Amino acid sequence: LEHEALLKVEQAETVDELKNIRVEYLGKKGPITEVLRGMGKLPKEERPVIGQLANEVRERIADAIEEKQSRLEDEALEEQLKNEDIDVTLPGRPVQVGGPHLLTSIIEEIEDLFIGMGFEIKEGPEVETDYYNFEALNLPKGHPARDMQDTFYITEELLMRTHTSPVQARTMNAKNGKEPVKMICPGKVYRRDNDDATHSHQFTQIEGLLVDENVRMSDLKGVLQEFAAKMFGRERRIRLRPSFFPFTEPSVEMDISCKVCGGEGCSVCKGTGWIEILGAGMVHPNVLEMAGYDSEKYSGFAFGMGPERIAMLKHGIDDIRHFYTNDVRFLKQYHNA
Ligand code: FA5
Repeated sequence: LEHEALLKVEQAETVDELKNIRVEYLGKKGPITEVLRGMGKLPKEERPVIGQLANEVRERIADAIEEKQSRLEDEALEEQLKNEDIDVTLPGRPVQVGGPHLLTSIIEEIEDLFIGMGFEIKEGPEVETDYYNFEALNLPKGHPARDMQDTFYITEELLMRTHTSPVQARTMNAKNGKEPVKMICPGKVYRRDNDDATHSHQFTQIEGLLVDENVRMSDLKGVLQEFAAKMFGRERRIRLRPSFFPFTEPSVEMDISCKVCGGEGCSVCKGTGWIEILGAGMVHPNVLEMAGYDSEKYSGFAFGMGPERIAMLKHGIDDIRHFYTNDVRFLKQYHNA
């Protein structure tokens, strides 16, 4: 019996098999228990001999099982360690650290600049009503100048704002036509423009509006000149061209000399040496009146600029689409810009 049990232990390959052997030989219904249970029927003098023998056999089998079990467990551990081999000498993988998008940095830089001149920051909705995007800006329904901004309409009355100018009207309305306004408003705008090197169907603008008593064109020019000098350095040239916007009169556009070609003419400035970065003008009396301001008492100037164009000019970037394709190799170059 002992021999048979030890052989089985020797051949066992798993801990489960050992468990079965233990039950079979040493369990309550096993042969050894049976022998010990039957002791009462034996003659008195044989009892100690048989008892001792049975106990010894039981111990030897139990020892063998235990020894085999710990050997199997060691082997299993060994196997596991081999599979989970960790090379602690391998150099660690570098952690990828993100940074602000160039466009975000530029917008924050422009905000700081205007905060420094006493402007406050405002925001408005990207899904806008026809009223604020057009009508309140002196662009009634059917006005031909609406074609200047090809619009994504959602319903007849709702649209994706085509510029940040509706925030002018919203801000003035909120002041009930009484207090002065001095704000800028950054945000996303949408147009059905065909994408090319300087046009995107979704881009950003920063609107500016100053309304007070005795605001003059020269105030506008001074603020824009200061902005351009701080943003691009005093060596870059600016020019104001007469222009038209229904919500300003008179209206101008401001150009900056192109950095990519140094004013020689290239694909970015379309050979002109200049890039237009903003539209501006004196707030039209109709716009002031619609927002509840007395246009005899109050006057104001407004401007709307394109931060993408400004970033392109500042860093010599040759295609606006770089901002939106988000190639990390492009973005990384400007993490400390
Ligand atoms: C306007 O949107 C006027 N609301 C600006 C304004 C505000 C005028 C206040 C007067 C008073 P315009 O359509 O020209 O104007 O756009 C203003 C600027 O946005 C442009 O100078 C240019 O820098 C930028 N921009 C216009 N269209 C695009 C486009 N498709 N992609 C990228 N930037 C653009």
